[in-house]
Amino acid sequence: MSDKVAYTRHDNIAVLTIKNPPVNALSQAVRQGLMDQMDHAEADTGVDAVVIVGDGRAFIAGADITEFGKPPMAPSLPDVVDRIEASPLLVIAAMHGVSLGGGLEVAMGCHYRIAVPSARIGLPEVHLGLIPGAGGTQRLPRLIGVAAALDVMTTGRQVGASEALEMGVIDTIKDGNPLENGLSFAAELLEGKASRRPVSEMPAPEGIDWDAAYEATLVRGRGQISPAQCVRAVQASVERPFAEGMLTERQIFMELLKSDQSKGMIHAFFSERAVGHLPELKGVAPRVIEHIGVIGGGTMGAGIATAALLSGLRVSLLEMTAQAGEAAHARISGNLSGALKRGKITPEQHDTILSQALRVITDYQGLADVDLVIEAVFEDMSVKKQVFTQLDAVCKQGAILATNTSYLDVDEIAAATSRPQDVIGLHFFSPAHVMKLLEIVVADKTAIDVVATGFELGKRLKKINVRAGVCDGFIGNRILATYRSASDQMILEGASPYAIDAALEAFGFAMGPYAVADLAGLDIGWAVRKRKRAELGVEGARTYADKLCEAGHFGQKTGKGYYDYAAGLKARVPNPDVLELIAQERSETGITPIEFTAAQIVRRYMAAMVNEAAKVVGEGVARRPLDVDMTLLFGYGFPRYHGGPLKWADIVGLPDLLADIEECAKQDPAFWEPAPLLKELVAAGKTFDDLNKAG
Ligand code: 3H9
Repeated sequence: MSDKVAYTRHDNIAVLTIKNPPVNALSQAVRQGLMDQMDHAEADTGVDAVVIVGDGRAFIAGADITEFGKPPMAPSLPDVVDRIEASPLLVIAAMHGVSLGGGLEVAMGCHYRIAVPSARIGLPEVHLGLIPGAGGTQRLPRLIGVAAALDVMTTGRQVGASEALEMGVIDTIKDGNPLENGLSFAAELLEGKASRRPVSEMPAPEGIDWDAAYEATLVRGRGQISPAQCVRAVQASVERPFAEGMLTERQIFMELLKSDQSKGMIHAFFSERAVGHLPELKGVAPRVIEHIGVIGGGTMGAGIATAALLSGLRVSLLEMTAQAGEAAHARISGNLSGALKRGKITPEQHDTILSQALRVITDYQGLADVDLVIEAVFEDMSVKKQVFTQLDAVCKQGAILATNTSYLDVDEIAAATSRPQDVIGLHFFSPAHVMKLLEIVVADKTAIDVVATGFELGKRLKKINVRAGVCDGFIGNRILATYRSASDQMILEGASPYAIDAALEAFGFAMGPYAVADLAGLDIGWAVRKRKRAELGVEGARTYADKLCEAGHFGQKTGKGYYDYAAGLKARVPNPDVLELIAQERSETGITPIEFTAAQIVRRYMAAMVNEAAKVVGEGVARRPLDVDMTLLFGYGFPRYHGGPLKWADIVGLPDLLADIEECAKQDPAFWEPAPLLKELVAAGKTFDDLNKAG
């Protein structure tokens, strides 16, 4: 008998305790254990009720996601839930921690539900590209009505115990030990002669305008299909008898399980967790960090300081003048007010942070006792070197000196100090208190415990931490530079920026690259191009993008860029000057424009992204393909349901992608040189994911 579900007897009540750490996922052994122990309870003379409880930190976090994609193993979860519900005994779920997905479905198979106040419930299957598949779409609407059930399912959000009680998902809340609560609730119910209450036998709820709900959910999902499929499954709960509704749910669930979107999202789920686990850091103790210094109080520095303050660190922020210091203080204050408004901190925490944890200084000496300092000053090597020389002079021994550079050589910065082993790159994304990605850039001489500290700090700041090696732009910006160039090239060949934006937005990006450029400010790229041309001594070579900037159009901040924002930021309309400037450049360079379909645009853009990503992995700048995937997902708006560029590449097939790249290389062999790693994988018949699995 499975040891994953323990059986104990407390007078006339049997207790089934699920023991499958860390989160009691419903593996085959747990499902079998529940079946067997229900049999046991029913055969045990004198038992009148069963309490199901989770051992450890949760009731049940859902189906075992590691089993998805493998051959199904009996008993199936829907059968387990039906078995529990059909029991002649009174069955009670005693919930604590999370009851998610299949976990909530098991609880809904029970006749009554009690939870501790901190318990949370939810049906997060949409985040895996799925719908609930063990009766959730049929039972939840019967319990709480269609609108509330759809809200829970299509958002996948976690609902706290008091809201769950209000909705009617649970029957009662009680503080204390979940098992004891379950036992006393069961005793009460037995004493009151409460009868079994199978949710499947409850009347079907009122219907809604299903097609309208389906369409609205599809639009909200921005290309993701599973939330809209929840609507169809719930529709069946209203329009069909329970058993038939279950068949509809099963059919949709199984179809989605085979879909590319669920493959992408399941990859994202596991990669999000794997990305911060580096084998080399096992057993390495991080340094203690309680007080950090931040140099520079602009948007980036203030964002980093805010993130640190919100995670309970003390921050000393260095600015050059008192006036700049005041501006930095105001920025951080503004960020903290936002956190207060969103309920992330209490008014007391807000006040304590500002009065005690934050210190704005104007003298390097003030950084003498910090444990770690992050500079967020102007992106210029000589400025960075000066900063690091000064830090080297004032910071205590053992302090970590971090640069937030987004592309400069961290080895060179480290060499400006007498302690390169303590230097590391911590590349935040703006706004740093909001964006989830942190690239941890490991230089040649960075000590291993400094790397471990970078990861520990990132975890404390609730970031997705990706290890990157030193190169121009690290993982993210290096890949970005390549796919943006490929995109600009497509414009010269005949695609319009608007067609490119539309194609990529349909692919799932929240904004296409030219809408993003307008948002970030076109002057940034202009400055870089001017600097690079000056370095090469080719100042005269101006592009349509330069001419747009010369006319004073920097994007949203000037009201015009690729788009015209006269009617508001959301009502963006193409700026006709842009097409004219592009046409001019094409004719000056003798290009006859060709047509691009949306599919061709996506294919070319993605081929450039994947090829550069493969180089980044092949060169060891990223350790594993999943590191690239998480970088693009959390820092560059890559659609989660494709899993990341390299997961997407695996799904569409590497041989075809390589063929596309080789075709492009006929026109521009230097830019499109196929990544050696991609060629190797194709030759060996392997995928990027095989490399992830190899560790
Ligand atoms: C479902 O239920 C389908 C059904 O409707 C129908 C079926 C027929 N399976 O996140 P953490 C692992 S779909 C396997 O770091 P936290 C996780 O990988 C499922 N493993 O901790 C990690 O492993 P490692 C619906 C799982 O405290 C470890 O547990 N349910 C599962 O930050 C700790 O996790 C969900 O989608 C699982 N279900 O967060 C819930 N869950 O240490 C998914 C976790 O090796 N899970 N693991 O990296 C979560 O949202 C969070 O993990 C949870 C804990 C909130 C539970």
